Amino acid sequence: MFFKTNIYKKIYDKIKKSNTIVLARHVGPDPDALGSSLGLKQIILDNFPEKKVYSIGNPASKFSFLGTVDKLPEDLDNKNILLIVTDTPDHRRVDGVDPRNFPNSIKIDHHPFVEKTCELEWIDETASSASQMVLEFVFNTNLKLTTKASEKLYAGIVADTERFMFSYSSSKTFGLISRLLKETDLDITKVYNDLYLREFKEIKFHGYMAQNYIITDNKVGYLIINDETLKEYDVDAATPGNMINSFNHIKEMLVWVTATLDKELGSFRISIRSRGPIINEVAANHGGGGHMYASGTRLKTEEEIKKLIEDLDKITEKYIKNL
Ligand SMILES: [Mn+2]
Repeated sequence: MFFKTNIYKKIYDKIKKSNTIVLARHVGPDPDALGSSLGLKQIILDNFPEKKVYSIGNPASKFSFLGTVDKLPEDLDNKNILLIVTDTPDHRRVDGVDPRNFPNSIKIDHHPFVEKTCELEWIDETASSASQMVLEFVFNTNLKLTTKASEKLYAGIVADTERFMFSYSSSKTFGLISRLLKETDLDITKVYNDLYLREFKEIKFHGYMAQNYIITDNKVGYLIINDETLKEYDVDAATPGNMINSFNHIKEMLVWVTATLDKELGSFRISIRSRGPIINEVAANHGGGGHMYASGTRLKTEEEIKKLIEDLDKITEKYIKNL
């Protein structure tokens, strides 16, 4: 896009001009949401120590090594602050604020476009992660990147690419990472230890999932997980969604789904992954969205889940026929 060469300067100018900056990202944060938000916060503070910067949204204890989140001060005047939303395409999914109430705002996102929510939007669907976009932004300005900031961005990129396995790990991704490694003292082993450290109970629960997947003739696997099972294994409602990527590369499944009852929300958290069929349109038809091969939604009843599985089954059947 023609304006793209200029987008870095536009974002930089807005940051430079603002004394108070609020960073927001999506609900149910993953390492990319946290890494892009907390990484950009770190970068702003490293370069402009006098600015007030808040990275808001509910924390995720599992990823607390990425940094702590801030509370939004109550006396803030929306007109005098800059809001930067990362990793979130629509206003509904932004955690803590409604970006439409902020006249001075920026969106940095790699999801397919859903709606315009910010004054200035930089959307790059080909980017592996929002963290990668923040890194690209920094390297196209004179902002300095500290090791502390690089850790957060690297974790976001590694998590969203599933350790550089997904196809959007492009030459650009590796180019940016190469420069990151050259210019900082990043200890990648430490990042992997932080990201992938887990408790035994998670592995036991992983075993439960493997034992209980139901697989259709068209290679769609699904698993509905109720509250009793979560309690039995002492894991939370986010756990199955966090584990879903590890069910990739299973011969019998092309598309796989977890539907986990979140009692607090009173609905099922649905995560969908694919190794071929494009699933985000189906997810959108069922009230959700996401990427071509990684999507999600929330559904109220098992009946609605069955309908989703049926639709996924149809597109997977078609996909197999056209192979
Ligand atoms: Mn992301």
